[in-house]
Amino acid sequence: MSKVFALIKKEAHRQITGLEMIPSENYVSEDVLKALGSILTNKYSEGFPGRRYYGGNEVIDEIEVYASELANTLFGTKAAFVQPYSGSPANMAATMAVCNPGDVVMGLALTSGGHLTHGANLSFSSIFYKAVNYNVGKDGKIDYDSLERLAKQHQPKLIWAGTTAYPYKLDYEKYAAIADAVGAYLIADISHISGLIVGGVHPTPVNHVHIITTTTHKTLRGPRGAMILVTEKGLQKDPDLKSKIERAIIPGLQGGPHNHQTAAIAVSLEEAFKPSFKKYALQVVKNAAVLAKELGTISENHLVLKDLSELGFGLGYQAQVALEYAGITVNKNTIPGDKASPFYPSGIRLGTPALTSRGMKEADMIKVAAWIKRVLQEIKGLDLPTEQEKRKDFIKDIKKLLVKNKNLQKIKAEVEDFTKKYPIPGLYKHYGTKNRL
Ligand code: DSN
Repeated sequence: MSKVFALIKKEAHRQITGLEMIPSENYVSEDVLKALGSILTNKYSEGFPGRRYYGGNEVIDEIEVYASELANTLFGTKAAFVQPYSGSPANMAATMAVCNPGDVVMGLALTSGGHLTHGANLSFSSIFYKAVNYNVGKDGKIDYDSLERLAKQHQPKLIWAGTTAYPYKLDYEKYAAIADAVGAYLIADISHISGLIVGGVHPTPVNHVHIITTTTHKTLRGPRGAMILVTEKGLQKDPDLKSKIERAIIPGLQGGPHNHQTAAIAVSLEEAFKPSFKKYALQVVKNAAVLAKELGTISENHLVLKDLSELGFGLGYQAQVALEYAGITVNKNTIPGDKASPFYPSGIRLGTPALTSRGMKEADMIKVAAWIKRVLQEIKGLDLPTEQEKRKDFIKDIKKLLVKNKNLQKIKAEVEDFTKKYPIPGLYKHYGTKNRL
């Protein structure tokens, strides 16, 4: 057996026996896995349906057209591009379609829960464009008044309405009023919440924005990939928008599309039409609300941002490591106004999409929160040193210290036992066994 398959089996074991709580991750269905692992990966097909550079694309054309039609019907859009390899290339293509290098783009700051591609330092979005960031206010919610002031001052060509670590609903009407007043393109990056929008538990941006981008592998529960969608409002603002986006994707940024990925996206979109997907999306939100309440905070979507400052200074990394040793995967995250460090921040980001795909409900979230709270007791006193020069050694020692912690090992055993009741969609069947790997 190839070493690779042995490692995949090892990873499957990790996924089965732990609690996956990174809010941007999920478990895909058996059918999505099948399409993703299909012979469609063998084919080159640069270009778009009916206009390819290579022959032999009759079937690939049908698959891509079908995927685009499903996306348009599901999101109520007028054009759908399913070729972007993932979220960042999709956002780069969308930016290239509507901006020239040097134009002003505005996006939510990374430290306020925005995304790298929305104008963060070191990203293409601030290297090739003039990036202006807006922020959340003291209440942790987007400060639309300050966004409006900044937009009037900087006259952006593009405003991003999108988040990666934001537990509240977005107000697309407010965004649209601001973008329209300054004549900017408005793009909703709904990567985190696309499944919630389809499920009717988050407002849709479709009538307020010109373009929508989304990854397909988060709450939408498809394969890794992304889509760029053009709205009716987008075509009214710019009748050439479709061809501008096409040109940005290829030849602007990409070569041959990943046809196996396109097919798997289509399968996941088919699944998102089912009534069971609406139930899933509702449960994701209900679970996050309970989890947040148990952890002493609030969530209006799928995601919980937990500030650990009440336990000590700069504890995000320590919490991530301790939770990992207890079988619970989350990520360290900055919190609004973080006083620690972007590398060793004061919070953690966690979410319910993957656990909900395993069938967990509100009562389970209470149990999960109890484990998390027990784990967090174990990092009390492990504050990040305030002196910069002491941080490197401190961080190196954290893993050594926590890996020996008996309480974390005990919680891991309890978590592992708990997970036995909740199979992972796709995994058991895909590996040809009903037994645990
Ligand atoms: N990496 C994604 C997330 O975790 O939110 C964003 O690109």
